[in-house]
Amino acid sequence: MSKIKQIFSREILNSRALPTLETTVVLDDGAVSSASVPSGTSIGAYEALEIHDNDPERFGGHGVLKAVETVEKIIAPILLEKDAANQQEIDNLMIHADSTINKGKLGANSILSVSMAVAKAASISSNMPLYQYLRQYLKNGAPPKIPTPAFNLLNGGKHAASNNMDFQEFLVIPASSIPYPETLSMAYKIYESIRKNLSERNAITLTGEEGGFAPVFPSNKEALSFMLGAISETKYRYSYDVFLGLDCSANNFYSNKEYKLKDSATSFSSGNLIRFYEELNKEFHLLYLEDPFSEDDWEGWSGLNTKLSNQVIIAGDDLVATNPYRLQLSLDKKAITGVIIKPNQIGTVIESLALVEAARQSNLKIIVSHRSQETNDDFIADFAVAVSADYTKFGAPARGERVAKYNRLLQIDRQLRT
Ligand code: 2PG
Ligand code: MG
Repeated sequence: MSKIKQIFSREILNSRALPTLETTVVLDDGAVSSASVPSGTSIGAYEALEIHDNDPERFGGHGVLKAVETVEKIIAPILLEKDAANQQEIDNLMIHADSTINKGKLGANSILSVSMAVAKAASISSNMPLYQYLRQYLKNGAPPKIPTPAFNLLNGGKHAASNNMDFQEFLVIPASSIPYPETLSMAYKIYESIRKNLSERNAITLTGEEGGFAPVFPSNKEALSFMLGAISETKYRYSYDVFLGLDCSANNFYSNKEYKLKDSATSFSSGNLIRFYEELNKEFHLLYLEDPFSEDDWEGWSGLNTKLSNQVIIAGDDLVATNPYRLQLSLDKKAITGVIIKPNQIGTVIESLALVEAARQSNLKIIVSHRSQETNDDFIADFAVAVSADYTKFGAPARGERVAKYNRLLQIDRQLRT
């Protein structure tokens, strides 16, 4: 048993120049570890709340000095002397101390930074790699495996400043049979082909929040055609070696019960948007569609599921928000065949693991995801392997905070092979 001796925290910057917390946990056997929390840019209404200072004089109100104080003055006294290797107890104590349904009192950012740092420190004391350590908390763990990465090579929506495309992420997904290290060279090749093709059109080759290119296209459909063209100039065969997926992040182009896309002069009703996705699927044979509808548009979700779920993975991100009640609702409404898992949407490691288990029991595909505002913390890579996720979303194979996760997967891949 290793007891928690000290917990302290500080404000650091994330990849968007905004503050987040980095919390350090020290155990009585000398194990020390730090963890920092990511933030979303497109944030769903059902996510746990981050607490920011709201002081306009500092970082436009995004400072986290209050959250740092919460960790040091409220959470630390509750957890000192507790066994770090009892993650359930640690997380339950924080959930209890918060006592709201959305971590609105202590803040999901404060709570998660401690939850992750405790898990990391405990894995060090127990001499286990983190991905292996976390598996102990799963009842039905499949053997650990490197998930298939879904590379976000074109950034749109809120992740690209120019409002270039409505869909947020154009994802390149290698066939699951391809060994992980080879998927990185595939991603590189396609990324470079995209760069070359954009340059030839004199289009912008600057990148968005997650390292994917952020050019302007007249429509989302043209962006998909462009991706197909770029893939066809590589040795990889579309629909055999590599697939396309989308995170539409539809909350961001929805208002007054209508969806507004560059693809049409008139807005789409839910029914028309289902037909539009059917059309896209006919042309592009999509493997994956995330958040194709807004988080409360059950009619759209269930309708699409009836039409396309035997061909495309339909994944809920803002819809489910890593929340057990939202997951149950999504299952009841037959809305999804896959679920995004983001620990900061719920606020603790244990609740995130529990959601994976519940989703697995319902045969959903598991997609473990970073956030658009990241740090170099690579906790999420270990988490994805621990739960044997089907897919990961860590952005493009570019930008330090994205590459940190891909490189951690390379280390784990090596360990799993030896
Ligand atoms: C998403 C995420 C991560 P954000 O919508 O899936 O790619 O974006 O962190 O901005 O919510
Ligand atoms: Mg998403």
